[in-house]
Amino acid sequence: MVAPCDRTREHPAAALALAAAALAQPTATLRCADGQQEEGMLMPSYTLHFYDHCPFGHRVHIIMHKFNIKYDKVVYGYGAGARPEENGGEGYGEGPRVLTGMKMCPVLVGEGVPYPEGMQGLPESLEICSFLIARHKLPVSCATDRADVAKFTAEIRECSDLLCVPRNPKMPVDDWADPRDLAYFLYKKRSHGQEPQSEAVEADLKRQVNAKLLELPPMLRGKDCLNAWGWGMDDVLLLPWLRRLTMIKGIEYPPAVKAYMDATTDELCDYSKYAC
Ligand SMILES: N[C@@H](CCC(=O)N[C@@H](CS)C(=O)NCC(=O)O)C(=O)O
Repeated sequence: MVAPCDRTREHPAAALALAAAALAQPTATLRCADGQQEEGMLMPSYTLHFYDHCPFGHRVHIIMHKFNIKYDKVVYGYGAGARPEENGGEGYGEGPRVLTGMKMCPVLVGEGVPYPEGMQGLPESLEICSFLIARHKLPVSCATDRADVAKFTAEIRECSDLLCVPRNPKMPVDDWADPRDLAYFLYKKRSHGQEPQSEAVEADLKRQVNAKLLELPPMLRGKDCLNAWGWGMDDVLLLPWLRRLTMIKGIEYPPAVKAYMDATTDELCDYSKYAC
C-alpha cells in the first residue's frame, strides 16, 4: 500500500519512543500566528497521533497547518488497540492505548502539553485546538453554535455516512495498512447499522449530498469562511465533514464551496485524487 503522505507507521514501541523523544526534544524558534518566526521565542515540538480518515483529528491538522505549527505525525492502524473480546473478535495490539489508556485519536504529545492524570498525551480534538490557540495566541474566533451551520453539518454527515463506509478503506492511507484494520472498521460500522449500499441507494444519497451542498454558499458570510469577521472555529468544525466528501466520486461542489474548501489546506492525503 502506498502512503502518499509522510507519516510513521504505528507500532506500540515506536509510539512510546516518539512520545518520549517529543518530550525530550529541545525547543526551536516559535512561529507566530502569521507563520513568521518571532525572535527569542521558542517553539515546542509536537507529535500528533491520529487516523487520517478521522474528521476529529482533521480539526487539529487544520489548526496546526494553518498557523505553521510544526509537528511529527504518527498514524495508527484503525484496528490497533481495539480489544477483540469487545469487538466481535476484531482488533489487535495496543495502538493509542499506550498514550491515554483509550482506543481513541487524536492525541497530542509534546513538551508543555498538559496531559490528564495518568496519561502520556492530550486527547480530545477540541481540547487540543483550544490548548494550541491559547498557547500560541492564535487569532481564531470561537465557535458560535450557529443553528444553520449545526443543522447543515448534521444533515451532510447523515447523508454522506453510508457513502463513506465502502470508500474510506480504499483511500491509500496507513489507517488501513493491516488487513485487521479493515476488518475492525467494517465490524464497527456494522455494529452501528452502517453497511455498504446498493448502487440505487448510493445514487440517491449522492443526490442528497449535492442538494445539501447548494445550501452552503449563502451561509458563507465572510470571504471563504462562515462568519463576516473571518475564519474561526466554526470553519474548523465544518471543514472536516466536507473534506470527507472528497473520497466520493460524483459530488458536485458549487464554486463558492470549492473555493471555501480550497482556502484551508492541510498536510493530509488528498482524497480527491482517489475518489471512487
Ligand atoms: N471526542 C473525540 C472523538 C474522537 C473520535 O471519535 N475518534 C475516532 C476516530 S474518527 C476514534 O478514535 N475512534 C476509535 C474507534 O472507533 O475505534 C475528539 O473530538 O477527539
